[in-house]
Amino acid sequence: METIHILNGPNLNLLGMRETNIYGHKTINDLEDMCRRRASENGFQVVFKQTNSESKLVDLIQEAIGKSSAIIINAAAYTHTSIAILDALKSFAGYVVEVHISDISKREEFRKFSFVSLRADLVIQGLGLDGYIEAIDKVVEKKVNK
Ligand code: CA2
Repeated sequence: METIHILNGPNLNLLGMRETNIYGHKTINDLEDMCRRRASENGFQVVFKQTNSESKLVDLIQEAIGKSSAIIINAAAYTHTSIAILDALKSFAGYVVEVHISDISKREEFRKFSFVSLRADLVIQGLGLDGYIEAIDKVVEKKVNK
């Protein structure tokens, strides 16, 4: 069975607890359940992780190499700062989808630039948590059309 790594960066463990006006009421556990369900309905298994650490996120990307056909990543604030995460993603040969819950193009100036976008095959933003489901669907489509 093919695997998708779904990786989440700093503070996303607080989903549903703070800033619900921006990020909604669902928790990270709800998000994990939604992703696992959609992936398994389509014959994929999921490695789902959240970390507040930049180096751990780099390690998780490296773990996907040779194991997963796709990475779906919301690097959160590291999106806008981390060349280390960009470099790690560049070492991964599979399909990369960058997801943001909010529409980062419509927020503060400092959120408008994304290092992750320099490697991502697809960027999905502003769809709330449904953006992750859309990302899984795109990974599935990609496989079907291969
Ligand atoms: O919109 C997104 O998904 C972001 O990646 C979320 C990041 C932010 O730094 C990016 O610019 C856009 C922040 C994640 C923090 O998540 C929280 C969730 C609930 C409560 C507090 C923070």
